[in-house]
Amino acid sequence: MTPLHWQETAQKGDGSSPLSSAGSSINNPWFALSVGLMGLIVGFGLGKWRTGSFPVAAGTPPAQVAQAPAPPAPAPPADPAGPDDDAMLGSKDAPVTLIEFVDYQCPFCKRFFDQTFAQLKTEYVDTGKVKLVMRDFPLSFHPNAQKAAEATECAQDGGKFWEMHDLLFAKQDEWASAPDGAGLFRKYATGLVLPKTFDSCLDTGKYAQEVKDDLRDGTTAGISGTPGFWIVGKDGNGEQISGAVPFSNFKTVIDTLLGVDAAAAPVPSADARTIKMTAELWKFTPTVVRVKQGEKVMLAITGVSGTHGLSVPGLGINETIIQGNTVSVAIPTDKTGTFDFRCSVQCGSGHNDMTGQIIVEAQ
Ligand SMILES: [Cu+2]
Repeated sequence: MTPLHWQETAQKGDGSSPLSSAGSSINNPWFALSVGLMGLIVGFGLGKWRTGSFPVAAGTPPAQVAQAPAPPAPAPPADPAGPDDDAMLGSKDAPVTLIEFVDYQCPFCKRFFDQTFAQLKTEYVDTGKVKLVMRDFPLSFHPNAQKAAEATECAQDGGKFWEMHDLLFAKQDEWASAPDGAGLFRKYATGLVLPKTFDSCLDTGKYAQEVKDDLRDGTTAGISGTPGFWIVGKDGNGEQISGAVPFSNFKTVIDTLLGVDAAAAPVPSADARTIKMTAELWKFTPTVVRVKQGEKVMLAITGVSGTHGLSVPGLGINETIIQGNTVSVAIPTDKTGTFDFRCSVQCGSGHNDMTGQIIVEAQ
């Protein structure tokens, strides 16, 4: 089985991940189902499963039944590539699937689109290595996000999903706080020469439930803010990424799932000090981490509740922390200074409050 990021903790000798042995089954109902089913059957079956009518297969791990004090770590969402379901970019046969849970009103989803999307498309989607699947995650405090999501689905009926997707981000400033978002979406549809049926599609809420289904599946899969991503390999193993993180973060995960030897992750040396941190709704603990210049120190971050991203821009750290897992990262201590950290999920209630500092002090 492909080694996964969240398993590295165990491989690095931390051993503290409660999922290090049972992770593959807990984390992968998709994989478990895939063993017994094949090809289109999988797509069809899981599509049904998503709608709630699929009889849960015998292979579904019993661990899915909530019984432990802590809920199981989120699993990748069910097969997203149903034939008449979510919009997809790239080859159906691509070995890796990147699922983006998007809120078109979220400025950080726009940032991902503006800064990272094109490079991902050029290097991975256009080369047949990755297929990108879009799923909706309109956040409740973004009043126009639900209708915006419906607008992209209605545009897909006219074969112009991506045109609407791009336009909504380009014009986010115009419609985000508009009192009548739907009116603007109808105007955009006219500009895209979509058929008149777009208007009735939007007004009747033809895809309102579809959008809500995506939101529900994302929540089940541990998405708590946007943009949120699952990157899933051929065997159904996957890793989550939270927030508008740099391209290099996607590259590391995708290359691992593709079996490409990525640069070796930093291995904690025996004499490294380990600082434990927790991530929960809605704080990192501790909020201030003090280390000495030149000190060998590992930060071990355990997800207690929710899914978060620890982002320390000044130190080049970006790690997704999933509930129930521990991620270890070396803290660069070559330069002194105070380095702010925050949760990389910024469109989501509370994530914005998750801030703190790593202070590297002179010896
Ligand atoms: Cu967070």
